[in-house]
Amino acid sequence: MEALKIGIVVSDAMGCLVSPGLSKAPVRYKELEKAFNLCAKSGYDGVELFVDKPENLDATKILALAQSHHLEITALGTGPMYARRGLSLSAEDSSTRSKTLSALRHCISLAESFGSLLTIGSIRGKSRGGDSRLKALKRVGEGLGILDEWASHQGVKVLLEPINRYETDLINTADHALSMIKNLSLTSTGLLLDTFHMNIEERSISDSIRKCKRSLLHLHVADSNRWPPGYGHLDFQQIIQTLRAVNYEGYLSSESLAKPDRVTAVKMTATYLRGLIKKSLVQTE
Ligand code: LER
Ligand code: MN
Repeated sequence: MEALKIGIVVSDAMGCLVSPGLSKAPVRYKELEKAFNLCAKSGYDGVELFVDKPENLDATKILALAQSHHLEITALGTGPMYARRGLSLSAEDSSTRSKTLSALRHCISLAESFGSLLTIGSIRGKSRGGDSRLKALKRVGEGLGILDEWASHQGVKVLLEPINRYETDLINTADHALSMIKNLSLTSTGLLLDTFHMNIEERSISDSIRKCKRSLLHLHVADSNRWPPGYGHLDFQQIIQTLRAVNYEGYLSSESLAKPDRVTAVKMTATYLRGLIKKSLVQTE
């Protein structure tokens, strides 16, 4: 059996690990190159790019840069489009929703060029609570339906990520995300689970992974405190065993805080995950 692949989020947003300044215009390709270099040297197989202005990015240049470092571009993260530009699938005003969809359409084209996945995490936004929640959920569902259709024409897979209740009131659990995918009959949308959110919302991380195995296309890893894996109290050995048991073929993509500092986090995450993956291979031989 193949070893599980490891990746890391490359972003200057959200305090994530490496800082290429992807969102800045002009894009700081020199910094991106440095980030890719650090990821490649640390032993990652792929990078997940967080973007807030997909329109600014030169796909050919970024792909060439990744390939020259033997890195796959695993996924495009869209959270910064919400955090920095206020784009949201659940926005009450229709002009924000159409801006959001048009930015996500750019992301689908980028994802097609990169051969990557497209994440829908915090860009779904949040509601004002009470009655507004169901209406907001309906708007998210409509957006997901449109994206799913666009993505299917371009051969791209969209990822719906359950996010814990302290960050949004829309789609907190794996069960809810699975039922959205089923009820909306989405065919090009799968699941992105994130160990940090799962630790808060799921009864058992391993049981949820087993339950979602057919739809699970990508995994964000961070420890219980959002520090890199190994710095909190999650049992990553067990998580890896479960992923192997369900024949998971996607990435473990680290989306952690830059703690104790950026470079240590990048290096330690790779060393720690590789060690656990190796151990799991020995245990099942
Ligand atoms: C935020 O907590 C997160 O997990 C991101 O992947 C969502 O965009
Ligand atoms: Mn995540």
